[in-house]
Amino acid sequence: MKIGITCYPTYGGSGVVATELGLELAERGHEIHFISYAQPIRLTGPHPNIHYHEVEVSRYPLFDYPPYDLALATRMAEVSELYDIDLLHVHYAIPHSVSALLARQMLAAKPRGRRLPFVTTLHGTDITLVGLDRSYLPITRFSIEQSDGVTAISKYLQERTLREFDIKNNIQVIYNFVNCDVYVRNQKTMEKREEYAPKGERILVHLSNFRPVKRVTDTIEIFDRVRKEVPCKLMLIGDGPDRSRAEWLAVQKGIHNDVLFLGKQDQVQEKLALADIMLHPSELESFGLAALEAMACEVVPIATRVGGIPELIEHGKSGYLADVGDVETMARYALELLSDGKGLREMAKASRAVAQSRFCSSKIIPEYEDFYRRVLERSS
Ligand code: GMT
Repeated sequence: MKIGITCYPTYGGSGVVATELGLELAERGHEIHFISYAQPIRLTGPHPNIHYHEVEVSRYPLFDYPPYDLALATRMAEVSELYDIDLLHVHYAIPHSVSALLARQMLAAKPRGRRLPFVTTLHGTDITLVGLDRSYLPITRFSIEQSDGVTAISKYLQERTLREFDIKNNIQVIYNFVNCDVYVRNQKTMEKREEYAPKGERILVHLSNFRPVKRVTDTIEIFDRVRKEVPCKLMLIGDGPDRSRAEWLAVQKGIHNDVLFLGKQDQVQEKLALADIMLHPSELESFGLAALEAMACEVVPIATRVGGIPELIEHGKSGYLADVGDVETMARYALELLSDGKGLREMAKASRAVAQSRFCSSKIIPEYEDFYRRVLERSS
């Protein structure tokens, strides 16, 4: 198939999923065309089946708000015509599904017009935050209803979208995935632990885009409590608006020498695999991709019992769940794990087993391929 993929190319989880999906599909022989305003961050190195088309937005002085969605629609239509794209797959409804809808109409209106179906994948804040802002709701609902196929990355998000948007379409759940051959703990990565924990300290890790919803300062609070009992280091991967608050809190608590802000990383699996525990104290997560990536690397997640997280982590078996903001309980779980080496290893193996049995790309990518085929059949 020839598939056009549009996503936010920055550090959001939806962009990561879209890029990894494109890479996996390309490996399986599909021709992938990324259409976005910047090259997706995980798209490193050339691949014969992957093409990238940049969307240029003109900055005319009249445009206080440059119309990206229109430039995107135009580029989607151009690329689809030029490369004979079979279907567009947009990640994050706003504004991508609106642009895809316009592109579909533009192609249909051509003299020898044809139907260009598009699939929308809902990721989370496009529904839970942005889509529920009254000013965005009607157009988000409209573009979802107009999609030729809609998927959601968890059952939680599927149900919430159907309920709050009062949408009549079928929304298929296709869970997020991880490449279990790449996200893996091995001797080579383990040898690197010394760089971060030279005295054999335990390593806790957090990975996010440091937005308020991630509650990064809770991570510092939890770490502070754990560090009082067990020698350990905290690795923070990523960057974003709450980074300086977190840095400041670590300084105030006098623990900044043990809190390692690594910033944005290309090969997150190499860092994740060094850790023992992942702290994931988000206010809301419709899935929690970072937790899945950690689990695949045998890193036990301690997360909040919100959104789609319980579909991924079974409390007490493949990680621990606590209420939002309950840093005491999350610190207690971490201490319990760290004081029982055997229990920690067993739960780490159980976490990996969940990733392997339910969320490996080898299982999930065929679900997308089937979905595309059905959309194409319906549209022909
Ligand atoms: O909030 C983010 O981290 C970014 C956001 C996005 O859409 O880019 O993430 C959402 O999509 C991820 C990938 O599907 C999910 O793993 C996250 O749980 C989800 N974030 C929220 O629901 C807050």
